[in-house]
Amino acid sequence: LDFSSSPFSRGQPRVGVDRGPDVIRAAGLVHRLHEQGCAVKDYGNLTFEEVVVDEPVGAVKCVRAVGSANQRLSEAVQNVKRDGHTSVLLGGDHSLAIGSIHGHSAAVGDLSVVWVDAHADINTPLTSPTGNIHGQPMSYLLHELQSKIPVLPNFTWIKPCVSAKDLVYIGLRDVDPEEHYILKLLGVKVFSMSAVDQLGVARVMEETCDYLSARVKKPIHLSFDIDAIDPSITPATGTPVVGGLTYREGVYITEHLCQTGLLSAVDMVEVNPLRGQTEQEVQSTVHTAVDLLLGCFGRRREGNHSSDYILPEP
Ligand code: NNH
Ligand code: MN
Ligand code: MN
Ligand code: MN
Repeated sequence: LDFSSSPFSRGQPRVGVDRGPDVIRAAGLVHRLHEQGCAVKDYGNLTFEEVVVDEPVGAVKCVRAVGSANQRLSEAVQNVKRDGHTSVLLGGDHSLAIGSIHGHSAAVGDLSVVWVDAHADINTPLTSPTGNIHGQPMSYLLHELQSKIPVLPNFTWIKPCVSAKDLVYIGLRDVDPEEHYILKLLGVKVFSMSAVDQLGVARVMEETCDYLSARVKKPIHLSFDIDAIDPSITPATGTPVVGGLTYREGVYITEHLCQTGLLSAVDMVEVNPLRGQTEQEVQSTVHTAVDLLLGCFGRRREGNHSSDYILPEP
């Protein structure tokens, strides 16, 4: 698997989320993936051209910077996928899902998207209550919302590439009214925290995979916002929301998606080391992000061993 990491924060107003990739690396992610038998290539942090003048367009903030960073990211992800690797994006804020999913789809065609988040991130530029693009990425990517998206500077390269029927949300608990309307209008499959409470995570994952593979089995793009996990475990993030997934539910989601053999790209976003009150809060958040990624790439809690292991003889 190949990493593109994007120390990018302009999709939201809080400083520090651009340091997410470095703290996740410092926690030994690449080494631990090697240990579990993954061939890993780390491309290091992508660099983005500085956008000096970036006045809001309507209510939407930092449009030009977000547009050009995602164009660069999309190309990086396309290269990784065309080389036949699994793409891992370390963010950065969730606006980066635009380039990550766009690039993934440009290289492999139709995708299934599993979006694990407290939030739906499906505001259009015209419904957004905050103007922050990290609350909007899915609106640019869905075919069904194309006619609702105004022309924005540095966004003209984006081609909608995901169908509403190929999208599943898990973990939602802070959805804006306009977003709720959109989810119902498009008939998007949603497993909110209420559904996780009702069904349990095992059935949520079974139903997610049944739903996504009902027609054809498409490559899966997992977009994991660390704020999906309960802030008692992952407090170092910009918009924590109480009542989230447990550590175990989060890891179960990744183990289950790994077992499908269809996981083709993963985003791990919104880890913000400057939002932790203590070093322990930061470490807990970062270690959870690492464990979720290890789960995506083969780590099992029952234990693992390599297929060529030979038991030593006395
Ligand atoms: N729904 C809000 C918005 O559109 C908040 C989004 N914040 C997130 N999303 N952290 O994951 O601005
Ligand atoms: Mn390579
Ligand atoms: Mn979120
Ligand atoms: Mn998000």
